[in-house]
Amino acid sequence: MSLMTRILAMLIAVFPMTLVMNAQDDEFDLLLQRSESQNIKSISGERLTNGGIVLNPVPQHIAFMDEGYVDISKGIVFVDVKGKFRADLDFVPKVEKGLKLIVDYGSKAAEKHNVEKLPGAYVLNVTARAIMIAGYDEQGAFYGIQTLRQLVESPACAGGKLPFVSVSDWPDLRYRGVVEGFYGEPWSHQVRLSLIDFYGRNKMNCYIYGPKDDPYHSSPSWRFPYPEKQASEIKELVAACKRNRVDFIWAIHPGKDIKWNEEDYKFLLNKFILMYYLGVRSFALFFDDISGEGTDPVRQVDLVNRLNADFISIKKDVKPLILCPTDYSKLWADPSPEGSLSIYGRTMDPSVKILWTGDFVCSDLTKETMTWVNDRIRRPGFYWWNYPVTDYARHILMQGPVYGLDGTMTSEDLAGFVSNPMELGEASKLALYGVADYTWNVGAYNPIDNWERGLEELAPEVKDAYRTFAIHSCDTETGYRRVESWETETFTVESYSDEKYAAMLEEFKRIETVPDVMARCSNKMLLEELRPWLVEFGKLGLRGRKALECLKILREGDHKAFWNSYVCNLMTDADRQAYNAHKSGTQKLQPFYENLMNDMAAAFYEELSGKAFLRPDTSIFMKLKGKAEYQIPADAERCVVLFKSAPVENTVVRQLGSDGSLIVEIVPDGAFVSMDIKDGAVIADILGEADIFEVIFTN
Ligand code: LOG
Repeated sequence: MSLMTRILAMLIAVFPMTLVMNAQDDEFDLLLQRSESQNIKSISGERLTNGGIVLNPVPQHIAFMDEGYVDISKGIVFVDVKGKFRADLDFVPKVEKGLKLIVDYGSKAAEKHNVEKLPGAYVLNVTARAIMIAGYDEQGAFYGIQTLRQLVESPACAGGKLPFVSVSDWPDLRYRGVVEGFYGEPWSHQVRLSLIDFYGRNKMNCYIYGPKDDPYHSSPSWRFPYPEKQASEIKELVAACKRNRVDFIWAIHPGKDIKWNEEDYKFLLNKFILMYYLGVRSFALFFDDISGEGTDPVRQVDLVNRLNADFISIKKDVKPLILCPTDYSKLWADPSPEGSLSIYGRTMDPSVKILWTGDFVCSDLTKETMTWVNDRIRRPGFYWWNYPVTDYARHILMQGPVYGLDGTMTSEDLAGFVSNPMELGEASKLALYGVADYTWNVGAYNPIDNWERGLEELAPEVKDAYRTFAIHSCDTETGYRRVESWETETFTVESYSDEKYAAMLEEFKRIETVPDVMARCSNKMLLEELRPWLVEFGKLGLRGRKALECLKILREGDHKAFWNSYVCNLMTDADRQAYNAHKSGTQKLQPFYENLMNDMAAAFYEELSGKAFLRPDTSIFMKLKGKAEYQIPADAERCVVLFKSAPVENTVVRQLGSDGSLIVEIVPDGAFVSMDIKDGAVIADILGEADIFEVIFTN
């Protein structure tokens, strides 16, 4: 047993996992390496008033000049000094005469307009004379245009009224973006294209393509060229990235079955060359989630350094390599000087960027974790944030705020930051809206404000309904824990108050309407992805409201009405199955429903019987079918039979005398039957088929 396997074995996670593995994965057990921290950290930040100006990411400096605005509703005269941005200016009409929009970049323009000397930096000035955008580089000028577009689209600028404003802006982190690195169905071409536009609009600049279940990225087919259709789609992705000034970084995951021989080296080099011909100019090598030969760090370094010499440094237009180590998390990384990270640090070409997921597979970004890894790899690590990925909890959607990321990170700590999203690409945009904001302006990042803006940006027509859904769809139960339902105050039968009751009732009623309201969302791709969760969410709203109504009836003392409505509001096995497949509200709402239902049953039972209710672990019902007999205690005067469901079919409750003669016969009209016990009665005889909750004798 290797050291690695032993360490992994020590770290057996106790949490349920639903990762689906490829057929070849019989050796490598992902479960062994998972054990996320179960702390739920609270969210910081608050909603800000933005005066109707919505910018994402939040710029480093923005100053509105006192009074006045320019009117661009008639269009602008576009002076595209370097001739690169004609296609980017689709949000304002271009005219021959009028106010000028000048877009330029490069050292001269940057110097003249005091642009920060950083890739991606820009200055945007709106004055009565002209609109000026100056970029440090082409990307910077493109970002200036994005800020202008967001201004134009802001509610405060409706009708083409642009305020006099001066923006000086730059990104805190050099590389900001996404790694399509999850298990499960890779994103569709359409979703990828939509996401790439989203990256550009939100000033993200890298997209690492590495879906685990693309066979041409991983085993078995990493050695072979993409089939024609996929190859031409990749070309289109490269072009879309180019339009959005995003690096398309193609990753290969050869480690499951790589042989450290010349033949496989040739295969790999050849695949890179093939990808180069499809337009790829940036590459990554992933050695995560493998076992066996492929994990050898010395061989990995040899491969990377050789590729650098044979390919990267020869093709002058290819960017430095990115590597995902086998030890990508502190959870099992060997900390010693003989560990793979230290070997990388000593021997891997310093241009290579090294990915790191933090203390766990899914973890918060801290200074400590970066210092720990950076000391070993001897360069700033590149953070791979496993959020909002849900491949280990596919029944969950991550719709909460982006938080848990250190607010003092600089490019000295981090070479870059990529987020690994959900298999549902549209539903991942809410999180990516936060990632874009955080990575651009780390110190100013405000999780709650970003989330509120994101909801509005992504579903403007139905933002309140989307918010109601999202606030209750954040946590993973046992994976990477997130705060959920933070505005909801639940209660128990004991801590009941009229105010708390009213607030919960209102929330459940709102939830019930969410599926219908969301149907008006104009982003149909988002709606399609959310649909199964929305259906379940609506049902959760309904049963939550019904539970509260039951409580009201219980408090009013109508036993029959209570029990009848109570049993109608229990979840059937089919209900539970459907809910378990598409869960929301796991942190507060569903537990509230479960607890309230159980507490009500207990309170009701105690009220009827005068006895404490002992709640069985699994089900509160006795699964009795057919005839059941109950001995009537000597002092009993009444008998109450509680059924599991109403109406109860084929069921007759009978009371027999000591000689077996029939005394009373009742056909239940609901789930609750109450009868006086006549003299001489000794047995209650329930005929037919019924699940009985309890038979209670009282005096
Ligand atoms: C995989 C990744 C997966 C993620 C979340 C890395 C570097 N690799 O445990 O493909 O999406 O966890 O389940 C991983 O994170 N392995």
